Amino acid sequence: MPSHGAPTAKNASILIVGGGVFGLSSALQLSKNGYTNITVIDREAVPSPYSAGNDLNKIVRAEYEDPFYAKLALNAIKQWQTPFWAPYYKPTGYLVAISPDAPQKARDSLQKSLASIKNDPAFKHGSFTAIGSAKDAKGCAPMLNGNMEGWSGYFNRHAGYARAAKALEHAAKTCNEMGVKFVTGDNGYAVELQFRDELQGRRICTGVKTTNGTIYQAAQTILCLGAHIGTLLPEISYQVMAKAWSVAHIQLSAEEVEEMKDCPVVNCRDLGFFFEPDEDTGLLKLSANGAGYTNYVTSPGFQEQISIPTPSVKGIPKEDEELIKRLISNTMPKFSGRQLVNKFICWCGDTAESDFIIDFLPGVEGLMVAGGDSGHAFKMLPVVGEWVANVIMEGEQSITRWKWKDGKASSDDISWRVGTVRDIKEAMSLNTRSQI
Ligand code: FSA
Repeated sequence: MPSHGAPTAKNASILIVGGGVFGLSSALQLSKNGYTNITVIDREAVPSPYSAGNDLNKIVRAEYEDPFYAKLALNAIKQWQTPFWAPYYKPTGYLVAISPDAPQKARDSLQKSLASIKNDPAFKHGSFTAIGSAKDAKGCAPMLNGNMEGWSGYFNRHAGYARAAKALEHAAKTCNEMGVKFVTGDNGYAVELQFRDELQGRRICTGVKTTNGTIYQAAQTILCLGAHIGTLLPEISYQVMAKAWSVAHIQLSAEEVEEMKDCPVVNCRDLGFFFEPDEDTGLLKLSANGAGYTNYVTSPGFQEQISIPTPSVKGIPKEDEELIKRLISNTMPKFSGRQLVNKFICWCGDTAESDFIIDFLPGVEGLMVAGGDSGHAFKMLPVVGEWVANVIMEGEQSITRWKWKDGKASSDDISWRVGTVRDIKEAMSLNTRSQI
């Protein structure tokens, strides 16, 4: 039975709960490393609609406030350029800016992030262009005709976006071909962890029970449930707080898609960001930047309220619609009158320092968590599995910042985000009030 300090045998049964970024990347890598008995379960078809990664596209960029993550992201970008991932990566470049209204925090974060990569040899001469005016911005993104008044920042050519859902589908299909078993639907909807207590206080996780009563037994269970992990493991809610951000789209015609083709990812840190339109559907995705929305609930058997995702929110908060509309009118005013469609909130699992958690649970054998995406994990899809496989193979997590942390840590004020965390129920109630 694997535990801390005991590497998992190659033929041991491994149960991965959750078929999103962490789950699929882990299954893929473990398979490549010779593990032969892997099962992925999910409450929905994989890639799971409950995964934040199951989205039209996600930003792929290496600049981070923290050089530790900048290095990892650079490695991930290298992987995105290999034949396996390249069809799902579009190196459009990344235009990062702040508007004149941006708080000092956003300015500092932008500078720190740029500093983390500016002198890295991975960036060829000419990778960066400073942006101090709309003219500069248009020089890097000629398809934008907005005035972007007072925007300042930079353009990074060594970045772009991933076709997120398609990349996950590719990972899932490859896992399948490599012999990973998938169980989805109610049969794969884990609702309870299973434990066995042994002599001398040893506690062993033996697998999970699903909503229809099926029990899956495994030598090693890995929870990859993203923002939803607190529903199965409430005690992780001290470390992983579910927070949501708003996503919306505008529908473009075939001609408009052509006009916007090759548009870089544009991220105005105090407004929001958007992507080149999708060639297949003509949808241009936009997202509002902010501190995120929580959903606090009382969890049975857990004393304090915890933030977990709610399926009951339809649409996005009005305040985010306004941010997105401002972003459009600043950058592409010709689409200002366009209706926002496919609006939803996307749930992430936030930690205090935006660090992932990839570790065994203290005091329990056979149970590991891989998550704490903190809203910046998708770009790491090609490399996440290596980190998880290392822990499985070595029998322990040697990277301190990714260890399980005891005690409570607040993730209310994240240095790289603007705004204040609010509860989604409160934010959505303003939508209704404004309609009265
Ligand atoms: O890693 C990235 O560049 C993605 S950040 C995108 C985002 O919407 C954040 O802006 C937000 O703060 C949250 O972390 C969800 O992801």
